[in-house]
Amino acid sequence: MARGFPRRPKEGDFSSPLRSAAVAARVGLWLGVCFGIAFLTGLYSHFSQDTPPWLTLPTRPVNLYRWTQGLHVLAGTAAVPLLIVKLWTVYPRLFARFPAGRRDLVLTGLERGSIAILGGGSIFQLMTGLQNTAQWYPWRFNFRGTHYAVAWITIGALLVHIAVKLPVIRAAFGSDVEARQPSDRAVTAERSAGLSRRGLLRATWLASGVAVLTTAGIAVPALRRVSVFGVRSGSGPQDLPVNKSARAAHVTARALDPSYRLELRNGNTVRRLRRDELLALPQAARTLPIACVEGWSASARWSGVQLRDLLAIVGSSADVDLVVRSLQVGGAYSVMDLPANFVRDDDTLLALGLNGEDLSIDHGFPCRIIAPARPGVLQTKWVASIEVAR
Ligand SMILES: Nc1nc2c(c(=O)[nH]1)N[C@H]1C(S)=C(S)[C@@H](COP(=O)(O)O)O[C@H]1N2
Ligand SMILES: [Mo]
Repeated sequence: MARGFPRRPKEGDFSSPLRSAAVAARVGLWLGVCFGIAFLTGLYSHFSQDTPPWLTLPTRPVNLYRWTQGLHVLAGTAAVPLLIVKLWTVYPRLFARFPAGRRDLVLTGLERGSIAILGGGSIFQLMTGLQNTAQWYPWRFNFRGTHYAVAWITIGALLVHIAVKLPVIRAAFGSDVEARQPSDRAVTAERSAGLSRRGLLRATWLASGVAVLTTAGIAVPALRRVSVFGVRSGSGPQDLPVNKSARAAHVTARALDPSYRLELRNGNTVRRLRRDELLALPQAARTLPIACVEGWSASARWSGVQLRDLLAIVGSSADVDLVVRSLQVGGAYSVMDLPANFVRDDDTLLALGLNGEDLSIDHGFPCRIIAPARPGVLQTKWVASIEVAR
C-alpha cells in the first residue's frame, strides 16, 4: 500500500560516528554557557526597562548596560553555530523507537517532551533575538514580553535536560572525544572516513568565533571594520548613530516650533522654559554611552542641565521619581519613568549639546535625557515635559 513512499527512517540509518555523546556534550556545554550569559544579561535588561518598585539598579559603572547588552547579543550570536551543530548531532534520536514498558514509555515521553520545548525555545529565542538586532520585526507579538517569557521556559527545559542527561554527560567528559560510548547506539562505523570528532569540534568553535567577531563591532569600536554582520555602522550626525530619526517619529514640526517650551511639573507647580532659558542654567558636560537594546553602543560627550537644577525651579528635591514625556505621540518610547537614584545622579542630564555642538534634531533637539548605565530606549529624545511622579 505504501509503495512509492520513502520509508520512515530509523535511528540506525544515521551512521556518522561524529554524532555522538562526546560531541553533543562538548558543544552542549558551550551552548549552556552562552544561554546562561544570555539569560542573566537578559534579566538585567528586562528589569532595567521595567523596574519593579522594590528593585534599585546601579548607576555605575556608566557603561554597565553597554557591556551587559553587548554580551547578551554576542552570547546569542555565538550560540547560533553551536545550536546548529548540536541539533545536527542529536536529531536522529527523533527517530528512535519508543520503549515498550509503560514506565519507560512515560519517562521517554517526558524526556522527549522537555527536549521539544528546549529545541523549540532555543530556536525561537535565537531567531527573534537576531531579528531584533537587525530591527526586523516580522511578527505581531510584543518582542520583549515574549522573549522574556520564552527565556524562562527555555532555561527551565535546559535544567531538566541537563539533570536527565547527567550520567551521559559525565561519561562523555570522562573519556577521550574519539572513544566510542555505550550511548553511541546509532554508530555503525568505527571512524568516519573524513572529519574526526575533534575536527568537527574545532570547526564548530571556529564558526562560533567568526560569528562573534563579525558582530562584535556593534559594541567594540576596534572591531567595527570586520563587523560585516554588525547592523550599526557607527555613522550618523555628530558621530553618533541614530535609531529613530525625527522624521520617522513624526516630531520634526513640534521640535522646531519656536513656541516650544519644556514643561516642568511638581504637583500644581508648573513652569515652562524656552531652550535659551535652559541654556542659561548651569551647564554640565559628561561622557556617556548610548547603549541600544539591539546591542550597538557608542560613547559621546553630552552637555546640559543636571536634573536637580531643573527640579529646584519647581520646588522639588532630586530625591523623587520622574515621568518624562516626549513630543513624540504614541509609541513605546514616548513616556519614560526615571527612578530617584538616576534622578539624583550627577551624571544624569537633560542634554542640550552633543560632541561640542547643539543637539541635532535626530538626536533629540531641543533637549533629551541622557543617564548613566541605562538602556538606549530610556534615553528619551525630544523631551516635552518632566513631571514629579505621585
Ligand atoms: N522619543 C524617543 N526617544 C528615543 C527613541 C524613540 O524612538 N523615541 N529611541 C530610543 C532608542 S531605542 C535609542 S537606542 C536612543 C538612540 O539615541 P540616538 O538616536 O541619539 O543615538 O534613543 C532613544 N530615545
Ligand atoms: Mo535602542
